Amino acid sequence: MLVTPLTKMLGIRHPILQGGMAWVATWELVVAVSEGGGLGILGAGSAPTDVVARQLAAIRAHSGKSFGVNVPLFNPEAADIITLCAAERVPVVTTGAGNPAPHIAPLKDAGVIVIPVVASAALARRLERAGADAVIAEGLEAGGHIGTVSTMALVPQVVDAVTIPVIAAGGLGDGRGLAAALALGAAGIQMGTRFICTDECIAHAQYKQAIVNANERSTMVTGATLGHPVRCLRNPMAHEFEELERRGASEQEILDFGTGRLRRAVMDGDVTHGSVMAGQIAGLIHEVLPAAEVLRRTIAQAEEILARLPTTIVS
Ligand code: TUI
Repeated sequence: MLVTPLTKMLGIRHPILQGGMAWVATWELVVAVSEGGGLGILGAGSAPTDVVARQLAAIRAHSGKSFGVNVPLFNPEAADIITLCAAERVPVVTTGAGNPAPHIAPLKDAGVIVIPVVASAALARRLERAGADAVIAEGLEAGGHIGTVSTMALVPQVVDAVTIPVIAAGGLGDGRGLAAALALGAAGIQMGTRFICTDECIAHAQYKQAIVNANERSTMVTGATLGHPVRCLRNPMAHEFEELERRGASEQEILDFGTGRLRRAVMDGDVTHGSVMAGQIAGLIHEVLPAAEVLRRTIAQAEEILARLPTTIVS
């Protein structure tokens, strides 16, 4: 058992959150992770509010365990989805890709635990003052939309900046990552890429296989010139995106090119022309497992490391 301020706050068995990934983190994965003792998080992504409502109903029909909803703040319906989460008394809301300060009070008033993703200590400090219950400090090793600081550097600086629990994310895929995050002062971790390669995740088999085939250098970052850096697996789509940026294509042209690419990879299995968002930890993932087994192995490995660290002799 790894008991931390996070397991107590969320009422979960293991200090492990599943990243609320767009298209990928649907009710099936959420239920599997929450039933396995972690916190499953639904990825609202760019979905409209009614789709999120149906996913919420499915979660509740299949599990009585706690869960979360991730709302990326660029979703045009973000405010409505947050209102829905408050009305539905969703246990936990995580936010990403922006500053959620205006949304915190209404969620707190409804009894929702609010955990924003931050990529800087400054935003973490501001959000603690605005009432956030915890923060997820996500380093640039993560997949999808990212910041500019690595997990190793970001986590201890966020830990020093706030008094609320800090959850480490980005580049974490097993018990070694969990033990390291705890050593940096985190109260738990969030894993995304690792949970894509689970039986319960609805991502296309080709998407999962592309991650299994990857090594530590298989990802690249596109969109940085537009101010929206996104990490995904290196493929013809990503190179074409990079080429558009290099020759200074207009923002509209790049937007048109990128729209629908994640869906194409996740749902159609088009890992050539779709966007295969994944973190740098992809190279560590060698097999598709049940989500509960990912949780069990991660905890067992972290416990073993933490038990032997005090007697480890470095020579
Ligand atoms: O949100 C993410 N990762 C995501 S969202 C997403 S959906 C998508 N779909 C299609 C194309 C592109 C994206 C895919 N990946 N991670 C959480 C995260 N938030 N990482 C970094 C941040 C962040 C960055 C800046 C949070 C706050 C922030 O603040 C800026 C400010 O306003 O101060």
